[in-house]
Amino acid sequence: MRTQVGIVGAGPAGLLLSHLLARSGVDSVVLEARSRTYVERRVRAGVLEHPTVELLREVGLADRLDREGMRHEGISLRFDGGDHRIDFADLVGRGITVYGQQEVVKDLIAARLDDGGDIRFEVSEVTIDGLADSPVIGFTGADGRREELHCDVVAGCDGFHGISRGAFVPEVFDRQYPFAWLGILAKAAPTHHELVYANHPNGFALYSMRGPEITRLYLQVPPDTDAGTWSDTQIWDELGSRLAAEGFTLNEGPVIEKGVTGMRSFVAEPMRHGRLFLAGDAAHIVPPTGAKGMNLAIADVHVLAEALVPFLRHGDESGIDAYSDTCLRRVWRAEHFSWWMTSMLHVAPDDDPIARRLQLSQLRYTVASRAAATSLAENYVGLPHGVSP
Ligand code: FAS
Ligand code: PHB
Repeated sequence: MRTQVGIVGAGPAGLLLSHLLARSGVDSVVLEARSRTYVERRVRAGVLEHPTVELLREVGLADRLDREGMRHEGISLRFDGGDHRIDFADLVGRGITVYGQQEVVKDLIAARLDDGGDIRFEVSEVTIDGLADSPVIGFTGADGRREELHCDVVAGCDGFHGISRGAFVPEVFDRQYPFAWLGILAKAAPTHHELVYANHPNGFALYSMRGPEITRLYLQVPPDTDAGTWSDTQIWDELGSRLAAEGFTLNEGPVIEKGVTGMRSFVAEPMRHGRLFLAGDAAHIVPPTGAKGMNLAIADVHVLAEALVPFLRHGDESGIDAYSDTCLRRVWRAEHFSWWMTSMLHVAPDDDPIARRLQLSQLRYTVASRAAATSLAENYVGLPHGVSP
């Protein structure tokens, strides 16, 4: 087999990269370990930044998003028993869209297959060699046959647990947090029109949604929590305590998905090794408090597609030489913002009294100062692609 770009991983990064390259006439093959059904059902992120929506719209992938996505013009921070809205529209003139990652993945897969894209699901035993100048990806297809994919470049879009980051030895920066998120999807109509981030003495809670009938909720729990040890009743009771506020009611309903997500800040530098380019979770992980994970993956492949096309067409190496540094500026901005939101909103397990007072001071200042609220707003809705602060 031969293609121009071999893409390992059919998550948001790999699928969008394949679509962007195809729009410029560049061939790719996407290799995915899981089944199509599995990747289309995997519940993960929920918030699309403004630049993400703009890009998906620009490249013809936003029809269903524009019909079914929920446009939000602010979020609330809940602490000290009170509610404090951060008004994105007033502060920065832009908002976010709530639209599940699995919906983005479904739209991307449908677009690629409709366009004749080559996505191989359920592959195994993926290997990457020849990264200096003539990459070869080895894999066993779903039919059990061993294949070799010869390509000009390889995009490692296989997530945090993939194999591409292991094809070389990057410098890694890793910070694990002393807590995790217990997340549920519930068949319960949302009772509030925007996201609520709550800092409660018992711990953090997040109120989100996936549509007019589905609520998405998270609780801060210890890092080694087994989701099975929390009954639905216990989850609803704790959510009710942590999200309590005047005039706020929480609709309960059947829990249709339950899971624990660890919290870490992780970056691998550089994001390129010869003809291998890492993108998305393969290169970096953020704590989900800032809703940045999927959006960073999309920003990476936007840069990568714009770098690969001139290289593959004319041998222009300027874009691919700048790829890692360009992405890492945005990555570290998102890492800092996600760490800042996480530190401000989660209760430290050591219950350090000074940390608690510093945290409450940060929260009070953020909601009282227009300058501080504007900083949160511009980071949360997403800095424009190509802007490296
Ligand atoms: P992905 O992990 O999405 O995709 C990588 C793909 O590569 C997967 O389909 C995998 O099956 C495949 N793969 C792995 N190894 C392979 C191999 N050897 N060969 C072939 N294929 C291989 N972000 C948020 O913003 N908000 C959230 O609430 C949030 N919740 C999350 C919950 C969980 C449990 C996890 C794991 C992540 C969450 N994230 C969240 C982050 C998430 O949204 C990621 O940032 C996003 O999926 C990144 O997309 P990709 O880089 O494409 O990686
Ligand atoms: C979600 O809806 O899944 C979600 C929203 C905001 C976050 C994280 C997750 O910060």
